[in-house]
Amino acid sequence: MSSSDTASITRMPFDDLQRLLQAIFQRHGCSPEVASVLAHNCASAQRDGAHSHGVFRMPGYVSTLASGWVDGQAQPQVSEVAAGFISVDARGGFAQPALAAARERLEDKARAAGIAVLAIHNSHHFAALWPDVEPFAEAGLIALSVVNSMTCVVPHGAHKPLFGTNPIAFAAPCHGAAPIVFDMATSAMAHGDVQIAARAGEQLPPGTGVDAAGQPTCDPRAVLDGGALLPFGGHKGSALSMMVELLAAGLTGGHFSWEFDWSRHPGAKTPWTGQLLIVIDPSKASGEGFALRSQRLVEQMHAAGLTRLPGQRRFQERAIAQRQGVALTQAELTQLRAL
Ligand code: NDP
Ligand code: PYC
Repeated sequence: MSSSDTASITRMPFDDLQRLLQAIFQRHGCSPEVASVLAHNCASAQRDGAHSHGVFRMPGYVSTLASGWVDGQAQPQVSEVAAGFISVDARGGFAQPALAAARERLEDKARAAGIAVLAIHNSHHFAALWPDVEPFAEAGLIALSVVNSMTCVVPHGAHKPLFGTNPIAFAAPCHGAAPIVFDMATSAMAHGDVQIAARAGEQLPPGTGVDAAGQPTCDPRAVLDGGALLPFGGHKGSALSMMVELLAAGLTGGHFSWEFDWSRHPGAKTPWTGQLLIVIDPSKASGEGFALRSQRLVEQMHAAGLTRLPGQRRFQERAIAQRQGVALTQAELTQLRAL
């Protein structure tokens, strides 16, 4: 949010925001079940101050639904393909309802076998990834998820975009504290944050992207208008992005980031790809207990001088929102009411 935005902040109870978003999703063609899952996801991102994937995304969801690119009524098909492997065909719908349809079975399998995999394909993911993993850690499990997006990242050493912004999210229980959660794009910046910078008229840090001619640029408009992003950390982020393509698309049967063509669906914004989740039951390991080991690690990190864990900022924003309501700018509220 820019400083002019923060001057116009209004606060809304989480449940009211969720109801408003659910009504918007239903009005634009989602079934009540899909609308409920997406509204909870989007309201949670807004509550936690995850601005690139909160209500900022609503116009994109709406234009995508209107374009016929995604099926807001899709009923995912869940198949148990092996003792520890579930496959879900999201049938051209959103990934989160596909995860919701398989979640209980995934958790049961992880607890029975110690580890289980959920492979979702034919799915659209337009959201933050941490809401997909955090609940597993709250239930005492470790979860890792990857999802690929749309071609807009130049692999390290290449000269044209191929990968998506391809986030990786991880969540683990920690004794006596909130779960340890990180969620990060493998691009130098999430595409949503580039859009936010462009809207705010801000420059990007050097090393974020290139223009249409492949030259380094700090202008977000140049990245969005025919340019591309770079992976974070050079060849290292590029290798992680490649891994995400392999796991989220190669393994699940979903599209790679370059394999779908939405040009005939003007307004379409949601990547039609795949998602992988790996869930581990740490109670199967030997020793004093994983959550205690997590606590020990965090203690040592603090002793080494660390003041902020990944996920901590979100949890702090959440605590404020729980007391005062979820922050929205007046412009965001006006836009939601219009939708
Ligand atoms: P950030 O770079 O903002 O944050 C990445 C992680 O690092 C977060 O867990 C964050 O914690 C943590 N972090 C940030 N700063 C610090 C710090 N100073 N010290 C310690 N930890 C820190 O995220 P990205 O911009 O990479 O991604 C934003 C969102 O975009 C993600 O939710 C991602 O899932 C989403 N996304 C979705 C895509 C999709 O296809 N669906 C594609 C690409 C991105 P905290 O949350 O507490 O700030
Ligand atoms: O912010 O990079 C992004 C993104 C892509 C798809 C959804 N979010």
